[in-house]
Amino acid sequence: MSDTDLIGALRVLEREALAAVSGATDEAALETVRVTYLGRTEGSISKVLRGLGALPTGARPAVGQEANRVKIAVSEALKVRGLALAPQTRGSAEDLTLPSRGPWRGGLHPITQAVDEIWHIFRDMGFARARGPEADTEWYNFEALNTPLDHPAADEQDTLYLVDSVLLRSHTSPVQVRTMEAYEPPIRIIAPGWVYRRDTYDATHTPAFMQIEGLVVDEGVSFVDFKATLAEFARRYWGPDTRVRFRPSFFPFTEPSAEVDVKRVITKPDGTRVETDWLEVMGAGMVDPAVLENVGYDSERYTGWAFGMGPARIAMLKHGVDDLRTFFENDMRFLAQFSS
Ligand code: 2NL
Repeated sequence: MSDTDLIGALRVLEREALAAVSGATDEAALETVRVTYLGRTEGSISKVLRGLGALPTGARPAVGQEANRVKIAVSEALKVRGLALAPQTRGSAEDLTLPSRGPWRGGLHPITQAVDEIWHIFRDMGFARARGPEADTEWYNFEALNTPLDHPAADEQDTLYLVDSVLLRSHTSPVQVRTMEAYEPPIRIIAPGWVYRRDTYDATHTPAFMQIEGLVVDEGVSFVDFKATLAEFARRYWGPDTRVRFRPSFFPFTEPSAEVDVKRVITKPDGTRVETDWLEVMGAGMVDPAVLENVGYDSERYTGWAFGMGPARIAMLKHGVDDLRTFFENDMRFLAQFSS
């Protein structure tokens, strides 16, 4: 073949190849086109390039130049078509149409939220908030509360002693004892705060935890006031259809004593209403007359009732959290779920 015939044949190949590239509708078809024209051994353009050596020396430059131009033109067309047929990935890492995240405003810890909600319900029923020291004496933590020091609760196994008879309070009851010492009845107080016990850190225990206790003392305070006020609290906190059950129990500082259970009504996403199991939410009872006498009250004249509950347990039940430790590990991805 003469050099001009060869150049003409190359241009025909170029037109065919470019038409085949535009006609390819997926990446596999495009690859077939590439192999047909530019494949290393069988590609028709490659064959022309390989045949250059057999041409007379004078014809080589012109044919070689044209063959190279065609090869580049077809390669470029393959590249452009390849991009158009490639699976669509996102145009850029940032989607500028998304709303901004907004500033992180912080929020109250879920246990703090529970403490506030519980305390506010009692505040609305006429209770005041009381505070006291976290380090206190055996008298205020145990003996004034009708708990002798040889009682298992006072054991060094369970209580964190600081020096001699000074300890970290194991419940907030010493706050109520100090309040009763300082004021005459009527007493209606809520005492929330940190308390400390020698517990192993696990899914249901932390050595430091929040407690909320309540205390009412006055003339004529009865078991009816006790049950009605706690039932009213339960309906305000868990909803008006909540059922409340008092089970006999024992605490050294109350007689009679009770565990309080609630049965909640939950509305499922499909609108149906179901009752939960009975859930234990607090311990409570009528204040033992010995406790009233220990603070100098006349137990013939005054009666009272008291309760204690753990807001962490209340928060676990409310949010469906099954491991207490997640509340204390401060993983913001967990905690941020509880603030709006
Ligand atoms: C529980 C039980 C309770 C009290 C705490 C109390 C305080 C005084 C007098 C009488 Cl000053 N009682 N507090 C009474 C009953 C139960 O807590 O299970 N807490 C998590």
